[in-house]
Amino acid sequence: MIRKLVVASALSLASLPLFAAECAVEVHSTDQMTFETKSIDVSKSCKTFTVTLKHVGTLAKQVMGHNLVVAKAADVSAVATDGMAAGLDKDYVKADDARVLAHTKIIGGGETATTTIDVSKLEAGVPYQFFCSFPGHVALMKGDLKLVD
Ligand SMILES: [Cu+2]
Repeated sequence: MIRKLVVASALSLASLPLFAAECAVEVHSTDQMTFETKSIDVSKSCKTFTVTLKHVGTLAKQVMGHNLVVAKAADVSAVATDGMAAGLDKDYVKADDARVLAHTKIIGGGETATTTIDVSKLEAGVPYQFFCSFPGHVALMKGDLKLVD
């Protein structure tokens, strides 16, 4: 009986390349001003890629709010600065910022938010980052995002 189960799981492993790539990821953010995910690989076989941000802490969004913003690594610092000026009402993202490929709203402890990346807008070989634009958080809350095969 046990042997049959092992054979069955080996077969399903062998057929893995037939499965579609995972076109979604869940990222946890904390009261310690961190993302628990350090990097995200987006398969170019995905049309869209969904990021779900979960705040696993308990602090309110006015105190320890987090969002998840995606931009080219080269743009992150300027996008964060403009976002800070936009304020909490605008989720710390400048309105219609063309440098922003996707962003969630700002959430507090226990909340969840989702955003979707249009994968056709990502270029291979270009370094992207995901980060939190809540004032002062970008230094600690930042990770790499790239397009992969
Ligand atoms: Cu944050």
